[in-house]
Amino acid sequence: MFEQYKLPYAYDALEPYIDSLTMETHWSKHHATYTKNFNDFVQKAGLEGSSVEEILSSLDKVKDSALRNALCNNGGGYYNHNLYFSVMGPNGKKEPSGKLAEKINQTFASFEQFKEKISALALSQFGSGWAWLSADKNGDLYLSQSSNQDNPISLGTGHTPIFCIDVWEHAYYLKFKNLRASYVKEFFNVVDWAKVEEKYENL
Ligand code: MN3
Repeated sequence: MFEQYKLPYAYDALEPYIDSLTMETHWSKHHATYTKNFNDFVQKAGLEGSSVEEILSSLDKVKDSALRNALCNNGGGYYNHNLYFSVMGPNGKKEPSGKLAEKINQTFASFEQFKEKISALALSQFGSGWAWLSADKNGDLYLSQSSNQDNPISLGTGHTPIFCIDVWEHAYYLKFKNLRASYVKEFFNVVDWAKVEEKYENL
């Protein structure tokens, strides 16, 4: 059974940047549904015992195309939201330090430029999707965007996501309406960079 990531903070803990109703709906409805459906489709595909990463990186082995799409969409929804909610938090670390900070500076020139680049990807993603910061086994960093619930694993990049921004309208519409740029800007106020560093160091 795949377990939904449990929020270690209250729905209203990210106010005033991300509102309580959005957090409650996003976690208890959207993410919970992806988790339930993913478990159902994993069972249907006989893939119990595999990790979500294993399933998403070998979808081509699932011959039934409807089942393959269902595993991609719901497995992605499950995985992507686990990462998203786990890099957020109240009173988090405002900027990375140590190895991750060094690599960000080396790759993107500065933390500010990194934020500008990933924000541009979040804004230019047409329709529902995500912006990603991923790393390979050597610790090199990559920025990307994806549609729907695709992610760098299901897209076969071989990179491990360590940070993401959800740009589905359900992530921001209740508070920001059509203003995705305002949401992305405010989102950085609730990122806990200690969590991202942890993922980078445990690649
Ligand atoms: Mn979402």
